[in-house]
Amino acid sequence: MKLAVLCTSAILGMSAPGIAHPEHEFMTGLSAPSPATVLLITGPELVDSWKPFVAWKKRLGKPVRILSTTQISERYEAKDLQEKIRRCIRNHTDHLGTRWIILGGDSEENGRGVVPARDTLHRTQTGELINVPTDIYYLSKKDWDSDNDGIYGEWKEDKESIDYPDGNVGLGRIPVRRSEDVKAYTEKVIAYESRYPESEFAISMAYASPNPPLRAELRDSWNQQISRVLEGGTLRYFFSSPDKGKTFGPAEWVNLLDSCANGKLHLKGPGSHDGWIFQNEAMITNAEVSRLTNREAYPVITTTSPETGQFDHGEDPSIAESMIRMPERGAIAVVAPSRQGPSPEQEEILSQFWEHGLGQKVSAGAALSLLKAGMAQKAIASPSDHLLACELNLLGDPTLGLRGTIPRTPTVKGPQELPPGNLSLIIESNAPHSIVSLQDDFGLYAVTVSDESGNVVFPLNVVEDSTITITVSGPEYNAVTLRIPVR
Ligand SMILES: [Ca+2]
Ligand SMILES: [Ca+2]
Repeated sequence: MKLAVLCTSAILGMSAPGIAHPEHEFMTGLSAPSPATVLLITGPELVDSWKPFVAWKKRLGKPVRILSTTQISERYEAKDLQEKIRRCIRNHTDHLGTRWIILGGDSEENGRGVVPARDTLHRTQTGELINVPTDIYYLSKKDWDSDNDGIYGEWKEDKESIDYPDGNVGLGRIPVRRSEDVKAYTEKVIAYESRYPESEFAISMAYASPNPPLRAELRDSWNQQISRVLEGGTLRYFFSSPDKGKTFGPAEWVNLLDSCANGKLHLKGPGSHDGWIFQNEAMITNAEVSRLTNREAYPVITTTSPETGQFDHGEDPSIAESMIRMPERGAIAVVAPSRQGPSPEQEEILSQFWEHGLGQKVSAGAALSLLKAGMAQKAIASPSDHLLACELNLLGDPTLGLRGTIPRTPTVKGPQELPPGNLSLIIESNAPHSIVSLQDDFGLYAVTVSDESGNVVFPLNVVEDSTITITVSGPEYNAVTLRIPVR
């Protein structure tokens, strides 16, 4: 095999002290030893299906390592697969510079499924004992079973061994089952990162519920928190007001998605595994999602509606899973409860997801981890807060940014072709501070950040009859790829 040599190493000194997980978090992975940045865990049968996703992320400066549950099972010592996965993840986050964990598969009850969840035991406020699939267990330093009885996360007995995310690592579950699901989701991710609508979509949020309007203080607090982080944006409210003859029903819900006007949605109100519930028991289910037409305008959704995110149910999919999996429509990411969801006092908790994601400009996964880091103190003191920290999940790619500005597609220029040998490759763009990656056909890989005027120089040695692939991307841009032949 011919090898090309990169004559320089990208030095990435930028950092943002005081922010747990800065905007340029991808750099942390780059300065760390390989394999780094993103760990994707999936079933052995889906490893090949994930490769296009992995190739795409690499072009965006986020190298991904895939491990199958079989490989993890063989390489780690522990009493069950979930504990082996937890140890594998901690090894990656503690020693290998990994900043994002993708659970690349669905889970079912009792430790089954493509990437099984760890079930933890909870007592609800009504006194019922329930099992909750708990993906934050996978980020934990400890095993959630201090009394070693094989029942995990018991409020009293296991207290010493339960901990919560610290906000440094982002986690998300992409609840796919089949190869087609992986392909459909990968295509949605590529659209989100390279063909995102260059309209007000990015900076428009809708807060919708079939219930009567929010209490004034709730609405004021949501307004206040969101307007701080969605600069120049629009916040719209959709409610039912029978006295004013207004309803927010299934037709209005469909219109909200199909209008492609709001890139950010918060949905409140009744829900179940099968769908969002409206007045007179009307519902939005998998069938309605399959008829949406919001191609390439995929919103990020937060919802407090009960059980909408119940990915571990025997029946599949839950409504949030439908929104993620449906090809060419639906959502790119959904933060939803897998069980009853927040109590009325906890209702506004998800505003913090937006505050972190838009205000600190961190990824979706880091935004949810920061929210949970902020919940830790309450969760230690109260079983209901502990339950909420366990049941709120990000379904979708945790490495995605939330797109707080209207993106633009940069113009990228380089030579039409290159002669083989040592040279300085100059790439010019109108995208200052963008992420620029370089790859060839033989594994050469470098990532750097463009300067004030959008330019980068890669001193390198190129091989005859190969292709150099340059990708320019960033939170404020739609990714652009340039291919330069070497002749
Ligand atoms: Ca226990
Ligand atoms: Ca499922």
